[in-house]
Amino acid sequence: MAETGRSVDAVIVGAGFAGMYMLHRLRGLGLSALVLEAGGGVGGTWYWNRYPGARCDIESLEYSYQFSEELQMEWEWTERYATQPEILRYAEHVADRFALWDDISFDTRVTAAHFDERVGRWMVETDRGEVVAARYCVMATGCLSSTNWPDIPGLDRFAGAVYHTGRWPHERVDFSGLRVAVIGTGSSAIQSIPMIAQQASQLYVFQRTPNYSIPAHNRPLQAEEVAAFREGWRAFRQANKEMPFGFGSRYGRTERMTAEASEAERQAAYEERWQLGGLPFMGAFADLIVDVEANETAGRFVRGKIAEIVKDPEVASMLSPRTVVGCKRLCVDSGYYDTFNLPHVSLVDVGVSPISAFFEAGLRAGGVEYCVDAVVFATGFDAMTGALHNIDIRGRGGLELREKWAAGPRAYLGLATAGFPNLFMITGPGSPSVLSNMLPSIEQHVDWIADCIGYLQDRQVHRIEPSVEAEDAWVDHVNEVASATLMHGCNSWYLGANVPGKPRVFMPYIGFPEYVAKCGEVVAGGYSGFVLGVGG
Ligand code: NA7
Repeated sequence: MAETGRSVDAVIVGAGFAGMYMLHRLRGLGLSALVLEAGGGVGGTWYWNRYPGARCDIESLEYSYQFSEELQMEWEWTERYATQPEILRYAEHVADRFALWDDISFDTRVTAAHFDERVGRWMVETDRGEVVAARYCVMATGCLSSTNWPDIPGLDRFAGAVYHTGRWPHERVDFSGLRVAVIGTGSSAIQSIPMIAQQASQLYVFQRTPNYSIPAHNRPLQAEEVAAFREGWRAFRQANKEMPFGFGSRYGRTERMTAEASEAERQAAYEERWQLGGLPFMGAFADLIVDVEANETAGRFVRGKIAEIVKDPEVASMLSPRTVVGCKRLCVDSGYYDTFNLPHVSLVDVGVSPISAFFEAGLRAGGVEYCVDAVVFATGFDAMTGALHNIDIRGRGGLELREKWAAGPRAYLGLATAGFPNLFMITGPGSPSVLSNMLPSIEQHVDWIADCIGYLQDRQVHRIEPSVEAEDAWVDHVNEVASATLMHGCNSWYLGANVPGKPRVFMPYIGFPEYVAKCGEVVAGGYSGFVLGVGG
């Protein structure tokens, strides 16, 4: 490693919502903290994902911080589902309001973080050649930040423009009059395809696996609902904390099983949720994600909707998933299925005959050549572990994180991992993270980490890391909970199945309230499952 430069109490990697709040909390403890951020601004996922149509699939009144009442009262969301530019403005507003900018180094990518046992410090190296020493290192690197680029031969020969939804340029991209290929049909594709179709002269959508999508029914927020939110925000947020995924309390929680309803009642329940829009669709019955027959009733309903919307029955059939609803993350769209009724939009099935190669004028699949001017990779992310593995992280005895996690991530509560003292992860593998409303999950993790650091500082304890036993038990528990659901049975990114060669391990923890309770018990037990040490 290069020569040590600055020394701080804590280095935070990433200036998304996690890193920003972590900085605020650590400052509040009187500690010095430095945020190292690869991008040129704050916002994390909302800084990078600028593709047309990018929106959050959690409603704006729920997708925001709640640590500051003033912040909640002064910020005004304009739509039911906020757009990427609006969320980015919010992130910038937070950075202004809490004067965060000065302690963030932008355009600075962390390349390595090594724990130096002699001095009990993390040595964090950047691509600017600087090494920052810190007692604590907090990875706020995001769950969906390392982009997944499929290895398709010949891309370097392709003469047209190449984009990835997760690394969209800052300049406006104009597809007017162009022939465009979109690869993938996950959330990012489903949001961007209707927008790209408005401009492109010809749009080819290359679909490997169809996804279920529920209409967003996005709309401007009414002054009365914003006022009602402000009036009752404490109760609203508290009710969300008791929801299985940490959001959606306003739509209630049913205990009713699909078998308890007649066919007509089931249809009515699904129709009501379809009209409501978005992720709360999964709340129509209590057993949708645990019982395959129950789930199939929801699948049939959505397939029926696709058949109603899409005029060409063959295209409708191609767009219709036969898998479990919610096994892959449910998508939320504005006009996605309708887009396939446009004469210049073609769906290409690459499930059986994959895209074999690019050539100068386009790409080839199933023996057919598609000539295009631009290609959009909407191919997702190396989720949850990708960003961590992009950094050379080494703990005690030079233990490499990549090596320790070669068979899949192992972390206690998704917060820390044995062998890596004073290294914390915000929304790491084994925590609710992507299976919850990210903002409250981030806040819960940041608060837990800040309280933990405060505890160590007050007692002059120098090191904390999980015991191997506690970590093993937690990893088993995460898998046991997931195994009791239908979420194990498809090639989702929750399992790492979208990245060739990635170990197939279910990464997020299912159950926000149970998780928060467990974190509280650990603290009440004097950080049970952790090993605390003095010296160094
Ligand atoms: P996703 O949900 O991982 O979607 C990626 C899509 O790209 C998905 O349809 C993949 O098909 C497809 N894909 C990946 N590689 C290929 C190749 N080689 N050929 C064809 N198609 C391919 O990523 P998103 O960015 O849409 O969304 C990520 C999350 O962000 C989302 O869940 C929200 O939480 C926000 P597959 O299904 O793997 O067959």
